Amino acid sequence: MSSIGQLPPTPVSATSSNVVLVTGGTGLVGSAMKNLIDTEPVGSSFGKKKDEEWVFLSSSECDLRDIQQTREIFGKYRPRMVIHLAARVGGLFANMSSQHTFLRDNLLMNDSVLQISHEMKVEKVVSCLSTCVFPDKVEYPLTEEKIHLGPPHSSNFGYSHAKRLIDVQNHAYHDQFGDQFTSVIPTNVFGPGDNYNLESAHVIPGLIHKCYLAKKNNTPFTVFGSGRPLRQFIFSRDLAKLFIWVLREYKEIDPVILSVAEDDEVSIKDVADAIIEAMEFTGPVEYDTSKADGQYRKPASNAKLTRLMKESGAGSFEFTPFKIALKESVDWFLNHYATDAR
Ligand code: NAP
Ligand code: GFB
Repeated sequence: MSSIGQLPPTPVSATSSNVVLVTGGTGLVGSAMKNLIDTEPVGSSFGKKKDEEWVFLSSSECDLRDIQQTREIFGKYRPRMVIHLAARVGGLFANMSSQHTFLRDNLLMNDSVLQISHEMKVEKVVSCLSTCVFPDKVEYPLTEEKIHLGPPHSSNFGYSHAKRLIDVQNHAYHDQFGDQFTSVIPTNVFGPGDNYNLESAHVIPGLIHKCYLAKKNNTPFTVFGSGRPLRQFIFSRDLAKLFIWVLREYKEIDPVILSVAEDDEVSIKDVADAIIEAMEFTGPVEYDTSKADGQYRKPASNAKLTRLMKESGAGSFEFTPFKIALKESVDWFLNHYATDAR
């Protein structure tokens, strides 16, 4: 009997013995992954395998901060592999206002998922860091071996330390037990089905929502900060495809950055201008420089990903051009969210 009590009997509810469990399956990245699995041909590069059953979890099914609930939901599905996306996630301003909440919620979720994956002998777990967790003062470009070489940017130190610890946990589980627990480091993500809450959103969904309201109410479109910071953005569907490649082909415990190329940066002003164009907004645009800019830039290199994909025979990955991806994201917002957006 383990030191933490008997495991509950396994209810026979998972129909397949080959379950891929996706935590955070209802979020921006999870929903893009579900769309991919639902639409790509079975057995194709980015599709599910013939005998696989993919389960996409939401917090309503299990609060992963609670290890007993986590044990029960894992006992229900008995996953062979896990993609761990669930997290407390937010933009710059949400992180600045709730450092401890971001730290503790993510620490609790990550511990639950990794410990129960270990207990239930999950064959592979792919968890998620973020390029914003890199040290604020480090030589560019950001590469995987630099992740722990100094403190993160002060604007999101809570989230960053929780996320960096995943890499430490992965190495500890592998070192002591041989568990195949690894992680990826996505850059800023955007796409359909994002979080558009004006307080907690990331910049792209936040600006899409604000531009919609400015057009609807005939008021100025306000962009926070100077507009000068630079970001690399990855379209959620592209990220979902790269996650599937990592699940199938990536063998290391160390993380791998999933991002567009390091010189593929756009400024916040470029983003605002692209949203104005996509939404055909013609009103006044204001920059509220009383609001923080956050990190000026965080240029991550995708050289390791590019090299390994070529070695695996996957060739070079074609990222969706930013403006095309942004237009699709704006259209999704207008067709789905705007109907009841306040
Ligand atoms: P998101 O849209 O906010 O979705 C978060 C997901 O986690 C949702 O499915 C949510 O479930 C679930 N969740 C939150 N708290 C939970 C809890 N206590 N128990 C169980 N599930 C919980 O986030 P996302 O943008 O898809 O992010 C997915 C992953 O990518 C995260 O690990 C994030 O750190 C990472 N990432 C994101 C970005 C980005 O720019 N978005 C960049 C780099 C890395 P409900 O829907 O039921 O609330
Ligand atoms: O996506 P974002 O909120 O987070 O982008 P980070 C913040 C940048 O966009 C800052 C500007 O330069 C803001 O001044 N910005 C302009 C806005 N208008 C807005 C707006 O209406 N909303 C928001 N949110 N920003 C996050 C980390 O950093 O990156 C998270 O804090 C996460 O932990 C995420 O990792 C990927 O890119 O600055």
